[in-house]
Amino acid sequence: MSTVMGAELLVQCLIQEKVEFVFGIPGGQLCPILDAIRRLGPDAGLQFVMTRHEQAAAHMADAYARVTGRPGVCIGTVGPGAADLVPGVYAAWADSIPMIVLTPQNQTWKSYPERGSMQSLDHIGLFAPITKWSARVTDLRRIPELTQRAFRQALSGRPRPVHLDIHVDALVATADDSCLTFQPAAPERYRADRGPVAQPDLVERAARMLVEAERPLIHAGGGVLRSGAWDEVRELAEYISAPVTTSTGACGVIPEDHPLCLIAAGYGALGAQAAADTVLLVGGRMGDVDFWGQPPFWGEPGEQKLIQIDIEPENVALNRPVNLALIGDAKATLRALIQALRPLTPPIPERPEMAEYHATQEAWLAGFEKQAESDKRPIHPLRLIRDVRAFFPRDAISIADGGNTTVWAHYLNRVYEPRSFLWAADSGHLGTGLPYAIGAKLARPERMVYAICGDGAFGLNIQELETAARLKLPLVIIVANDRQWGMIKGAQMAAYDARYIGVDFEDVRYDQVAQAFGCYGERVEEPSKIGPALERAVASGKPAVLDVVVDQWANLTPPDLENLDAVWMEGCELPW
Ligand SMILES: Cc1ncc(C[n+]2csc(CCOP(=O)(O)OP(=O)(O)O)c2C)c(N)n1
Ligand SMILES: [Mg+2]
Repeated sequence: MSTVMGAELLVQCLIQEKVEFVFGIPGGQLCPILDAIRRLGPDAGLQFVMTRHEQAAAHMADAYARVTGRPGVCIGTVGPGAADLVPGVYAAWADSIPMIVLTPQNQTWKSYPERGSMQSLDHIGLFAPITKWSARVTDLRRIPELTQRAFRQALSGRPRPVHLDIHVDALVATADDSCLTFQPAAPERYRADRGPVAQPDLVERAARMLVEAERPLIHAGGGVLRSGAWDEVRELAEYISAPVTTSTGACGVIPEDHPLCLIAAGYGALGAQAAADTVLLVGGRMGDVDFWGQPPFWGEPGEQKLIQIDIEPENVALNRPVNLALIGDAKATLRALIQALRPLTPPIPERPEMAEYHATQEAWLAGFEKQAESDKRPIHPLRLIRDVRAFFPRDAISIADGGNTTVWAHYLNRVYEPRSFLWAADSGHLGTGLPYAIGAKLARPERMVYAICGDGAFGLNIQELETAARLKLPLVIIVANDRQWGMIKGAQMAAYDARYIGVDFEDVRYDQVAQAFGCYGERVEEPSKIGPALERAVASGKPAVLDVVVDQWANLTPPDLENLDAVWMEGCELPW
């Protein structure tokens, strides 16, 4: 029998889950938790990562989860700290990222409803639309039970952020551990580590449909990354020689230079998606960046068959009717599908239309590569992206954050490994670049990490340069400095007759800002100097910012953006 405090129970539970980092900013009410981390953390590999804004703390936890597949943990103090977490939790929510959001709450006697205490806030209500599950913890005895439940919720079914609001009286209370029904325990005592497999007869039917198809295609959404199902996607695709496309947020499921891969939303991919007679959609919803799963970017629903695998029944046929729905974990269900399919057919040789799709893709890419050759000053955004990608190794982790800068990055920043490209795809949330880079570097210190950021986006969490410098994290931030909110200014140019409002910045020296924060900084104005500047940035061993002056006119209108515009701005008026 020994005496244990509420905050210690919480930290012991985190340790059982092998949590490595809790990201956040201190506050009076969360000191008991920080103190418990200080005492129990070092021997267990758990540390508190102090950030300079709670939004960035949530983004770091998000990045950690995107890269490792394990939930990220962030914390914000009562009232303002919790409120500041919201944007980061939202971006994770939108992309189905598992996250544990912790907030301390004022004493039970003065909360829910509050009665005049400073910083009081209904955290449960605050996080309701952006968490899958949220609980108030009023009694120390429920801390292990509800923490375990939080992890179970975050990781089962469709992963998403969950939230625990723990009253400070429960955190500082003590009890004999023998009085506890639930003790901190290994995860296998309270949650399954694998998801369910779809019904065997449905798997069998799906296998037959794929074997009978003349032009099958596999389309992978973010669920494939969450479930860790990339080997299965590749094995299945190679066995039946099906092209693989991904949603723009799921790049890296299959190496982008794999013979069966067609780059997301590229013309080769769109051609293949329209021509396929049977589509296997895995872990995706066909939302707007997948052009709603509708013609002309996909086949006619009456003619093109759709098999959908998803862990979440609610996602089935969300945007397009299905011919067969399989509910199950992507990895487990694809594995079963491969097993069901092998006896039905020997490996299917390469399909002739693949060469056509590749030719279309090559022609599409050639246009970008040509522009990327530009030696002009100011630097063309594609020249920047090309030189950055060429500099870093294949397995580097890259991050895209910004408006048009992100669009250019999509064209030439090739991704070769799963979970190595981070982008707040479904929220389009600006400001993730630097915090994602920090979270990713902490999670994978052995990998090189770089973020390509619009200048506007970079400014949103610029204060985290101090965090990166303090933690001595060698990562490289490339700022495409066009002195404007380029994507919005481009929209004003096209749709509002160039009546610009609220889109121009002063010329900021982000390199000097970086130096002031203790980082390496360099301004780059010559195309030929991008590579050497990257060399110096990495050689500095510090977090580095390259402030690259790019052509602000070129950055207003990346080609092909009109396709996305048609879907985003006019989608509601289109025939479907
Ligand atoms: C947090 C947030 N606020 C506003 C927007 C709307 N928005 C989308 S793109 C964009 C411009 C981004 O500018 P910058 O990061 O400089 O990239 P650029 O387009 O100039 O390459 C804005 C403001 C957003 N997506 N996220
Ligand atoms: Mg900009």
